[in-house]
Amino acid sequence: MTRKDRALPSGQIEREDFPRFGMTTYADFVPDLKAPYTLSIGGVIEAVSFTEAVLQSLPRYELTADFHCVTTWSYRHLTWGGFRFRDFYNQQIAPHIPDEVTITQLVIRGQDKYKTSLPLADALADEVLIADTLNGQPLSAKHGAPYRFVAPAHYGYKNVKHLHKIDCWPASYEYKPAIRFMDHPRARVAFEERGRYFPGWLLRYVYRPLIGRTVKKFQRAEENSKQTPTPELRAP
Ligand SMILES: Nc1nc2c(c(=O)[nH]1)N[C@H]1C(S)=C(S)[C@@H](COP(=O)(O)O)O[C@H]1N2
Ligand SMILES: [Mo]
Repeated sequence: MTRKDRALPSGQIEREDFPRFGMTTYADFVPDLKAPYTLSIGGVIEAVSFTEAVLQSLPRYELTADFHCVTTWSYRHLTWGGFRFRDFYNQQIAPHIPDEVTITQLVIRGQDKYKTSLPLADALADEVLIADTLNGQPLSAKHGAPYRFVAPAHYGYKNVKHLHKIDCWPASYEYKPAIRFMDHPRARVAFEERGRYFPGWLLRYVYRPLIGRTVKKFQRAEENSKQTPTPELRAP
């Protein structure tokens, strides 16, 4: 049986390409890949920043999975490489959690100010990575360089590009998403948890018409960013 024979999850339609995509508010963001990378943690625990060397000291893993955007497009068979979030959590975050505190939720933030939340239990799953490669190549800016939070059982919007900071919170913390109905706390693809308040099947029809123009907007932003000379390249 080839991968094409496997049915896609409910409501998903296969795309032939893997477009740059997301909240159009962030379409113009370009990561600074020359700056030294740091991954910060915070929330209810003390703020700490980790260098890239800390991440790179963790055991490496690869996984192959399909990618499912909540707007109903899927791109099949991506191979991500990087580090298990669980290893990072157990080795680097856990020592900063006071004994009397129980962390149950994370707020995951991108360098572009994008953010979303995820229950800690979901983030500790085997297949959740802090990825720095895609299909054997260094992760591109287009798909989330320098590091991306990858959680394949969850819709694309839980897979934060340009990973910047992870806030750790107890159950008493109430996360406030930017647009509430669009951000399901778990967003599991297998259960079609596309958003809050409305059933997943209904949101298919809300989101589908937005795919074309979102892809175009992200494409245009990427083209424009390439045409803009960086200051050091400009003639004096
Ligand atoms: N930092 C950041 N991460 C993000 C987004 C974003 O706008 N900014 N959009 C999310 C959404 S809705 C999707 S579908 C995927 C798109 O990933 P891609 O550009 O690699 O296809 O990124 C997710 N992660
Ligand atoms: Mo998405």
